[in-house]
Order: sequence, then C-alpha cells, then structure tokens
Amino acid sequence: MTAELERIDSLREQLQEHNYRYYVLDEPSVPDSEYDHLMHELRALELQHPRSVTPDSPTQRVGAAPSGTFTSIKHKVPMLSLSDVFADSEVEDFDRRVRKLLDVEQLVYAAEPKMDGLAVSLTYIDGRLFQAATRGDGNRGENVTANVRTIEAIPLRLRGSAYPSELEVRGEVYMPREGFNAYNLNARKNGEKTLANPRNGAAGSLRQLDPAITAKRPLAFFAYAAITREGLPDTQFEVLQRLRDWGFPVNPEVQRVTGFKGCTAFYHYLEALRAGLNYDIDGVVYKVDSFDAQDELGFVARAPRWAVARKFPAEEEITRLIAIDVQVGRTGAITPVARLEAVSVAGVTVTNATLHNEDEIRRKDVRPGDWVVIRRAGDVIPEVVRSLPERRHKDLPEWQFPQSCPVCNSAIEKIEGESIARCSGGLFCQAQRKQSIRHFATRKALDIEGLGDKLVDMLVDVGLLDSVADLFKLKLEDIASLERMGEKSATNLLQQLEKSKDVSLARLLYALGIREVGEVTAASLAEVFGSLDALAAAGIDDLISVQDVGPIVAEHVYQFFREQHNQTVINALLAAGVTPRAVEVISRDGPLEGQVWVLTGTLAFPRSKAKKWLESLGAKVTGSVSKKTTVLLAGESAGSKLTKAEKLGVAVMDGEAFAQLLKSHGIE
Ligand code: 5U1
Repeated sequence: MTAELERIDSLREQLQEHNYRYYVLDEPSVPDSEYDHLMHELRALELQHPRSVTPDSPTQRVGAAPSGTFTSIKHKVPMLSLSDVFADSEVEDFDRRVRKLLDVEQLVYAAEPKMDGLAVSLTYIDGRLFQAATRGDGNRGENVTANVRTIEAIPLRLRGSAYPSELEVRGEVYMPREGFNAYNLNARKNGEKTLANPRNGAAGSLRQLDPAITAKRPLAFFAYAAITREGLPDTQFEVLQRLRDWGFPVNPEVQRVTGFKGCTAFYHYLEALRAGLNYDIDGVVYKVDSFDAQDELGFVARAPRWAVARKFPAEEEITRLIAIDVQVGRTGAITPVARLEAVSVAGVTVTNATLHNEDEIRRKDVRPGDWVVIRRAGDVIPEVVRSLPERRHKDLPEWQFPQSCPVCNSAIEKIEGESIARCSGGLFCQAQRKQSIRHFATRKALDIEGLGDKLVDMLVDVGLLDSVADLFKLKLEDIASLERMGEKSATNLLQQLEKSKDVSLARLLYALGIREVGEVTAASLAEVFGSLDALAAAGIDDLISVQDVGPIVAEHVYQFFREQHNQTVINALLAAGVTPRAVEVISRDGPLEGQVWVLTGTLAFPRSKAKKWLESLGAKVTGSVSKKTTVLLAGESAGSKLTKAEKLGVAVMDGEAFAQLLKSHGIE
C-alpha cells in the first residue's frame, strides 16, 4: 500500500471518529475548521486515487443523481406503531397489565423521549449502510437510502468490528429546532416557502428526489431499536448503549426506570425539559426492558404489548381567526398578528399568534373569519400554521394589508423583494421613538454625552420626549426632578445638548436614523447634496447616482423625506437651533459646467478619482444613463450602460480620450 493510500485510510478513520465524538458523544474533539481541513485533504487524495473511493467514505454522502421516484421496500419485520395513552392512570393500567401477564411484582422499563420526526429503518451489511427505508404503511416503505446517506449523524460504516453481518436499526430522523428556525428565517428573507414545523421539515427533506437538496437540510437522527437480536445484549437499555458504540446517536435522556412511579417521574421530568430541548418530542415511550419478557408478552394487532407511548397534550389546535391586527416594532417593522378565539394549546391558553408578514398571509391564504391551525411548540411564540379553506364561508374576503401605520398614521413602506413592511415615520412614530431618540444621541450621531438609553426611556416614559426635537425643549427642572438625576447632571446634559446643535450635515443625516443609511452613506449624501433641503428634494435617480447608494437605499431616503411627519420633526429640530454645518458644495463652474457624466466599465484609474476630476472641472457625475447624460465614460467591458447610451445617442468617450481631455485641462 502506498503512503497515500494509507493516508486515505487514516483520514477516513479520523473523520469517522470525529463524527462519533460530535454526534454520538456530543463532545466535539476538533474545531469545525480542522474537520473541514481533513475532509478537504481526503477529497484531494481520492481525486488522485479514484479506485480507492468506497461508498462508505465520508466524502461520498451526496453520491447519487436525482431520482425520478422512490422504489418500494418490504420491511423484513413490520414497523409497528405504539399504543398511545394520555394520563398517569393509563400508564398505571399498562404496568399492572404487563406485570399480571408476566406474574411479577415489579418491572424495569427503558424510558425514552418520543421524537416528533420520521421513523426510518437502516440496514447495515458487513458494517456498511446498505439500505434506508421510511416506515410507510408499516409493511412497505420508500427506499430513501440516497437521502439518508447525506445525514451526517448516520454512520455510513459502523465503528469497531463486533457487529452482526446483517444489522437492522430503527430510529427517528428529525430536524433540530435551531436548524428549523434558521431555515425558515432564511426562507422568509428570500420570500421562499417556509416549513410548517420541524416534523414536516424532516419528512419533506427526506422525500426530496435530489439528495443534494436533502444534504442542505439540517437533519439529525436518534436510534431507538435494533431489530436484529443475535449477538446483542438481553435488554433494551444495553442495546441502546451498544448502538452508541457502533456510532449511532441515541437520545441522551434515555433512562432505566422502575415501576409505574419511575415511569411517571420520567414523564414529568421530560415535560419540564421539553421547551428547552433542541428538538420536538411528542411524548415518552416505555418499553419493558428485558427482551425475554418482551418475547413472552408479544403483540396485539399492530402494536407490541410490551411498550406504550405516553403522549404530551397536542401542540396543534384548531380555532377561529377573529381578526388580523398589525403591530409596529421598535424599528418600524410591521408584523401582522392573528387575534384568535381562545384555545388551549399544549396546556396554555392562546389568543394571539404571529403571522410573520404579508407574503406569508398570502401563501397560507389566511383570512379573518377562517378556521386556522395554531401551533405552539416549546417556548416559541404561537403561530398560525395554515387555514382550513374547506371550512370557510364562501364570501370571506381576503385580508388587505394596511397602507398606513396603525400607531402614527405615517405611510407604510414596502421595498420590492423584501418581505418586511415598515412604518416610514421613523422620527415621529411612538412605537419607534425610544429607539430613534437613543440612536440620535449615540457617539457617531449627535454624540450627546450623558444621554444614555436608560435616561431616554425615563424621559419618554414621563412624557417629556415625543421625538428627538423635544430634546432641545428640555428644562433644567424637568431633568433634575428625574430619579437619580441631580441639578449638576441636568446642567451637564443641557450643556451637551447645546453643544450638539453644532453638527455636521453628515452626522445629522446619520442621526435621523433613515433605514440603511449608515455613517458612510450619510457622509456621501452630505457631500453630494450639501444641505438637508437639497437632499429632501432629490429624486430617486439623483440619489442612485451617489456612491454607496443603490436602489433600495435611494428608496428609503426618498420615502423618508416624503413622509410629512418626518419633515415636521426636522423643521422642529432646525427651529430649535440645530444647525447642520454645510459641507463644501462641489463647484459646478468650470470648463465642463452643465455637463452630466456617467462612468462605466473598468478604467485605468479608480472611478472615485475620475469623479473628483470631473467635478473639479464643473461636471456633475450621476449613476445612470438618461437623455440628460452628456458623456458616458466607458472603460473595458462596459455593459448595459453603454448599450443604453448608444440607443439614446449619448456621446461615449474611452479611457484614452478621457486622459487627453484631463491633460488639456492640466490634470495629469
Ligand atoms: N423512542 C422511541 N420511539 N419509538 C417509536 N422508541 C420507539 N419505539 C417504537 C416507535 C414506533 O417502536 C418500537 C415498537 C420499536
């Protein structure tokens, strides 16, 4: 064996061991970067030695091409379901029944969390994953091997060597809450379909025809049974430990308990733990621990007599949607909220649930008056999962998103491509005022020393501040009378406020808290427009022509100044004596006075320099070509702007001619 082939073997073993430590022991042994590094090295070596690649190599998780359909697999041993019970007394009955049948005083049980995921059966031949199937109808399931192979928590090859030549393991594929939330957050941001809940997420992901898609979904796995008996221990609890040794993650909460009392204590322990777990469980499972006893008890219909599932109260319930209200967050984000007929979900009365945003309401087709499914899982905010249109009155109208903010009546702004709508009255809206005043006082804004978040909250709460403009109306006695504020600190604050009135236009623009206008953009806007009036009068095209300003920022700035409420606050600021220091306005007189230039393509010098040179010669530089454009300066690989200029008959100049022009004006 060459050194490289030996290295390939060693890398596979190391990666398998790291996986075991990460997924089974929950004790990662190396940082992710180190793991990625080893994987990278293995991939590179396998590329050089393609014949060494085996299906159980950690690099071969996504191997199969998309399939047109899933084939059907007959389970060698049917995948049974469990009898459900819902009360302590029913568990007591179960315990009494099995003890009577076995004629024993006391029984030991393996008590396990019941995962809310998707049951699968995994077959290993000679220690290698051979086949994976869903439960299906219990007798036949779907062959989901290619998808299951992409789940990193499932070993492609068993650890050690003491395993039966054929081993069937069953367990639950699930989507951890963290992964589910991250997936939905991203989907919402991109306007894509969200997953209704982690269970649907796991089921939908396993049923993807393209394993590459499954590979991107955050799926995990817990094993709960070995169907094979030969060469295995005699109890369920010990088998779970053996499964761990072979490399299967087993739920760490599994316990061995004694009698009915032990069972109920476990149930209440998990009930308390449930909200804080990173996965959904819908109950607990009690299994008679001894396999001899299990064999003696046997089965009834389609369920074992030796096991029972004690279910938690349902997390999903149906109720009536009375109305959809909208809430305004501290940053102006508008969130639709469902007002519901009170319903008890998982033991808690729910009257409100989030609907996230308008797109989601449309997608779920939710209308006031509808019957809706509400879900409350763990400690997350209850949400409307879907409507039941089959129970809808036929004339129920669609819900209309409001045009104006319910708090301050300012216009609601929704940028195309963004899912969140926002109130545009940032300076005025009561829902946003604490946030806007806090921001106004920060170091990079008006830098009002002594005006911290707590003081802002207090001043707003006692009714002294409605907007940032009120800061300059504060009186010594108002401030001094506040808790923990004496005359000295009040005097200091008034001095700071006075000082802050002399501020650069850039800082003031930043302080106004216009969405997406950070300090750099504020400085660019201040430099180009020179005054608040000029900026307020600017059109979208004018704004886009400014460096750092794209269509979305331009839209935010434009809308901000269109909102009369914001203008009122700005006027009040100016009236109170806030004087933005006008920046030097770019001289427009010069040989190119009156000309409008646009720059495109790759030039031999930075665009910012070209812009400065042109402005020093009196030209105006904008970002898009229009009929008003005098010259398009086109560098290498110019694209759509060049096409547009040619179409409109705008003069086009290349870099060389431009250099000549500069030279003729003494710029070299
Ligand atoms: N934890 C656990 N869940 N669960 C589900 N154990 C368990 N056992 C099951 C099922 C359906 O069936 C046994 C009969 C193997």
